[in-house]
Amino acid sequence: MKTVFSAGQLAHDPKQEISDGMLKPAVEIPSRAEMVREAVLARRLGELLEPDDFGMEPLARVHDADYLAFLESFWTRWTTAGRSGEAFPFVWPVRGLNIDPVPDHIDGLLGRYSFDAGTPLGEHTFAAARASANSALTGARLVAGGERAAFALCRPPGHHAAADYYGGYCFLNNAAIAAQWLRDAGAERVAVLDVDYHHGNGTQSIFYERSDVMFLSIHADPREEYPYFLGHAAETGAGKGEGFTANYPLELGADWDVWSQALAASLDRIAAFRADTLVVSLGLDAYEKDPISRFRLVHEDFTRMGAALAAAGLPTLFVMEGGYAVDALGTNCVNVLEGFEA
Ligand code: SP5
Ligand code: ZN
Repeated sequence: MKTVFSAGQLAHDPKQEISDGMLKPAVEIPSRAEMVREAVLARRLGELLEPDDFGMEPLARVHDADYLAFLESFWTRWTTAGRSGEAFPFVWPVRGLNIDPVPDHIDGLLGRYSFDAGTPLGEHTFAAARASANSALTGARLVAGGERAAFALCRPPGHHAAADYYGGYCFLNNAAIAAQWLRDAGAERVAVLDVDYHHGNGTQSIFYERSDVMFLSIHADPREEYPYFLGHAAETGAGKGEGFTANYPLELGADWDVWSQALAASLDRIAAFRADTLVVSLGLDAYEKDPISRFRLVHEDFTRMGAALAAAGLPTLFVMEGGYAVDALGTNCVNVLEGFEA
């Protein structure tokens, strides 16, 4: 299958993040994408393509205009305030506080448009996030054009980003943007299956009240793991979207035996929904040696995952999400894609 990737995605190059309540070296780093690109080439997965620029319109189908304007203007505001380097928010409009009126001050804006302090925002972040979204959109267009599958080598990732806030290393929700674009291009029912170790809170919130895009997620139980505040089994959608969200929270330590049962249940749900297109939010952080995660999938399990996904028989867009065991990332990612094609 074809892979879509732009070197522009490497421009977001964070040095530090706030993690476990402390300032630590950043883990969502450019070498993640470079390792996957090298594996795609070394294993001859298929052609490697540059994305086209789809402009702002498909981003605005998913994200609020004021949020996009914040991301666009961030660096000017940050430097005008006399700041430099990477920005971190430290105050949020939680229960009882107001998001209206939107603050003028940069620290107020950072809190208004984020949900964690673990996501460094820098000079080139928005440009890299746009390039990443363009890779997802270019992959979506390949699938809409009749390809059995395509791989969008997205980085920075997207699934934690909601309509109007960033977090979890995510700024633009690549999978949601691609799913919406596929709907607008004529797909009637799109399923987004999120296999990242962390719950895809952003994607869930974007489609929560919709019946045309089903969201399913297999992830570490939010009682014990980031993002803590979404991803419980009782969350099944609302309004017209009731029954179109499915969460499979698993205990820490879950291995393929446990994980694959949730995958089988997800694929049953996707079949009952009669999806015509599948978007896979492809996190690789369920890997046993992932430095920030606690599942126990091994290399071969990723190949099995790909084979199981292929059995759904749907045109499929893979959108890369997390995965922080950098040395194993290319192997695990291409294992899924090869398993799918075998
Ligand atoms: C896209 C994606 O995978 N985002 C994940 C964001 C997770 N950020 C919080 C990380 C907390 C790490 N805790 C590690 C405990 C072991 N040191
Ligand atoms: Zn993750």
